[in-house]
Order: sequence, then C-alpha cells, then structure tokens
Amino acid sequence: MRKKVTIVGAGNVGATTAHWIAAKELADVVLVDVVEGVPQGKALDLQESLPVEGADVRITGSNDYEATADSDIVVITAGLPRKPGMSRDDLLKVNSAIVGSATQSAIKLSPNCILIIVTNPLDAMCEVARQKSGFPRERILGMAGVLDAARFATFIAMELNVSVDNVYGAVLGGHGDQMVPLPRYSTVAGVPITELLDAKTIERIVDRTAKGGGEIVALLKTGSAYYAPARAITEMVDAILRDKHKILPCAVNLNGEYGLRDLFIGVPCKLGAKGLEAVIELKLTQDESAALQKSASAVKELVDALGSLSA
Ligand code: TXD
Repeated sequence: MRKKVTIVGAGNVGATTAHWIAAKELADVVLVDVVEGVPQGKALDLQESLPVEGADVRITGSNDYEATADSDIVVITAGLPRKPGMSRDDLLKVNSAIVGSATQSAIKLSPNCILIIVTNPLDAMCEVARQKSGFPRERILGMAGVLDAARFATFIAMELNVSVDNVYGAVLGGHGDQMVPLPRYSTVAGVPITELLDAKTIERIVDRTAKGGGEIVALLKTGSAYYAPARAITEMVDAILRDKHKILPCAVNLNGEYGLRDLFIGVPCKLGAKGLEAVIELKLTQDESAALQKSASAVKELVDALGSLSA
C-alpha cells in the first residue's frame, strides 16, 4: 500500500511540497486548508500533471480532516507567512492557535503519524505541537535546518564557483536571525570552507544565510520563500518514508544534548521510519557553543511568551 502524507495548509509552501512529493512518487497526498475550493483545486491541478510526469499517486484536497485518516506523516504549514517588516515572532500568537488546532484535528485520525512542523516561528510552533499532541519526541520534527543549510550551501557554491553537489553546509540553532551556521563543519568535497575562504568572506556568507528568509521576503513583498522550503520538507519526508537513516538538521526537543533540555532547536538528526532515530552531538568550540546558547535563549523567550498567551 502506498504511504500517505497530509499537508495542512495548501498555500505556497504546502502546495509546492505536494508537488515535490507527487513528482517523486513518494506518497499519496492530502491537502487540507480552511479556504473553500483552494485545496481541492490545487490537488486536482497537481493530479492532472501526473499523467505527463508518469507518477501514480493520488492527491486529494479537502476542508476537513476525514480524508487524512491513517497518514504516515502530517506536515503542518498552516498559518500566516511573514510580511515585509514583520518578524517571525510577530506571528507567534496567531499561528500558535492555528498550529494547535491543526495538530489536534490531524492526530485524532492519524494517532501514529510523524508530525513535521513548518509554520513560523518554527521552534515555538514545535512546542505547541508537542503540548497539543503529547507525542514522543521521535515523532515531532521541525523543518528549518535543511532549508538554512541549503541556503548556506548555495552561497558557498556561488562564492567558490563549484557544484552544489560538492558542498555541505552545516547549521545549528533556532530558525531565526540567531541561527548558528558552522563554517568548520561546512565542506567542499570534504575540505572545510575555513581552508578555502577568508574569514571576512565567510562572515559575509554566514550573515546572508542567517538573514536568508528576510532577503526573499523583501523581494517578494507579498509573502515568504516557498520553493526551497518545500524541497527541504520533501527531503525529510523522503528520509522517513524510505527509512534512510539520513542525517539532516531538524528542530527536535532536546533531552540534555548540547547542554539543553525541553527545548526545540535545530541539531543534526538521524531520520528513519520511526522519525527521529538519534541526535548527533558535534563537538563545538566555545564561540560556537555560546552562539548556540544565545540562539536557545531566543527560542526560550518565545516559548515563555507562548505560556503567557495561553494563560
Ligand atoms: O523554514 C521554515 N520553517 C519556513 C516556514 C519556511 C518558509 C515558510 N515558513 C512558514 O510556513 C511561514 O512563515 C508560514 O508560517 C508557513 C506557511 O507559509 P506559506 O508561504 O505557505 O504561507 P501561505 O501561502 O499564506 O499559506 C498558508 C496557508 C493558507 O492557504 C491559509 O489559508 C492556510 O495556511 N491556513 C490554514 N489551513 C488549515 N487550517 C487552518 N486553521 C489554517 N489557517 C490558515
């Protein structure tokens, strides 16, 4: 039987993710959105592209959750995107209500699913999903690191004029301007970029990576990035559905790793059929560790603000 992935939120990120999952023939897809007609219309349009592609999956659109029953993975992209000048944190209040209700509705019908949270502010929305689902940490993953690492790799490849295939970009931390790109662990054909680029250039690339989301928002004006985010989500879905034991940076609830506990933050994770299989602990320098702690404090502030919202 084919696997099933539900995507809550049939907007830019959700629909583009459905496109990638279908084109790669990874699973049947159910798109859920509150806007009448939109998930149905996008699902039908995508379905009609598949004879040309030669991909046999079923794509369904719906305004309720009935068709989502027994999903293997539920991806939550529902919410409002950032507008120019708006921080990810401004989204906290409105998106926590949306993510909370989407989580509850989805897990009622798919109690064994793996949740992939995408809605911003990402790390705090993972905590909302944890509180509403009560799922073990293996089954609640946040997508941000794969995107941030891809942005980092893009800029490294452009700077050195090498194939993106040769580049590995390493990032840690929360999904925000305080994310922690790790040049020492970022490589081109196995060589750390610290041996290939001077400190000033690395600093410029690191800064552009950390502000990568904002750069796109400023250009688009009416929304935020979705092509790269959707491809990044698909990478996590692929690692899980094909039980790849693949190491990808994801937001997970830390349990003492990196000196952090009970906090979702981006770290390298091994993903397979059960979701999170292991958190990989990298050895960090004092500066890298301090940057991660700073990023963790920013996430913690948001999570604390969540507490007062629900009070
Ligand atoms: O790296 C990352 N984690 C991110 C996160 C990268 C890119 C985008 N990121 C965030 O994802 C962004 O800040 C937003 O919070 C979400 C979705 O971004 P997208 O660009 O897809 O936004 P859209 O196009 O506005 O789509 C959101 C859809 C829209 O169709 C709404 O009608 C729908 O969400 N929506 C809902 N669907 C179902 N249920 C409820 N309650 C609901 N409320 C809104």
